[in-house]
Amino acid sequence: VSIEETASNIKDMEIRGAGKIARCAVIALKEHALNIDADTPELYLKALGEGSAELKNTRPTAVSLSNALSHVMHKARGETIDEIKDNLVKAVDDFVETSIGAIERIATIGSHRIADGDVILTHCNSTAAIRTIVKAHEDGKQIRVYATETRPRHQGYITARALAEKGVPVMLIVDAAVRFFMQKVDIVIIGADTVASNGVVINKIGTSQVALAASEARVPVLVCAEGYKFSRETAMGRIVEIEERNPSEIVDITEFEGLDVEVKNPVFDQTPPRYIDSIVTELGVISPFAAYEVIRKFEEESKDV
Ligand code: RI2
Repeated sequence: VSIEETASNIKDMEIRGAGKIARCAVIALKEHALNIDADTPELYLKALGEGSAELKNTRPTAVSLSNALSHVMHKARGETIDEIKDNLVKAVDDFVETSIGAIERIATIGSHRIADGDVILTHCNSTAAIRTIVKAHEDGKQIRVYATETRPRHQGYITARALAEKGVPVMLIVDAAVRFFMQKVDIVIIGADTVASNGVVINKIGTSQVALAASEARVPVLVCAEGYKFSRETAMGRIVEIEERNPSEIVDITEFEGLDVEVKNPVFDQTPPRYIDSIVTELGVISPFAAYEVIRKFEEESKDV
């Protein structure tokens, strides 16, 4: 698939989920790398950089996308075009393998936090969260899951289907019913698009309300997030941009024609660390307040290139 096609699929959310976006983007960059027609290594790198920028500009919030692209671009070095190409291809293959391995590791670690008989609540559709829940089920724990519908794109349907297909009983609820059901929930398990250096978790709109309701009901909130979802930029003072998508995702805007009604569609929100019990990463379970240490660890590793 070309850069243009992948970029457009990410923008349209044909390809979605912070981890999958990152993997599909670097795979598209690899295909691009194999097809660039350039005379010098400088021109080759320039074309590679342009492809990376086009992919990066598709969606602003999930840092996994820019982290993955920066990581593989950083490794794309060499004296000759072939050398740069080989290094990029290897970096992409490694990234894809490592990121899938990270999900498995998170599932193994996170599933230890799920007890037999637990009722779980999840929001939106996170591969890392779902894999963790399914792992607990595979380990023989009798669990049930409340899956929020997740307006406006209804990613909760994908979650409900994915869990039910694995044999996990699911109760699909509207987003507004979260507080109504929270008394019956033992643990909230969700994913993340970005974890900031101060422990704030940026995830699908509504996550902070879920966390607030959980906090009120003394229900722990577990966030499943791979290391490359932690944002180094936030440690340098950068604020995470919250994507606002087209209002037509929510309602047919002709509905209010001639009236002073504005439809707002922010698609992520920020959950403060005090509402999060733990973050499960491939390195282990951490307090959200330890987010900066994860950033430092990955920073050290990237220096070893
Ligand atoms: P995984 C998704 O964003 C959801 O917010 C989900 O919680 C998060 O990415 C992480 O998903 P979107 O792409 O990487 O649906 O765990 O806007 O699959």
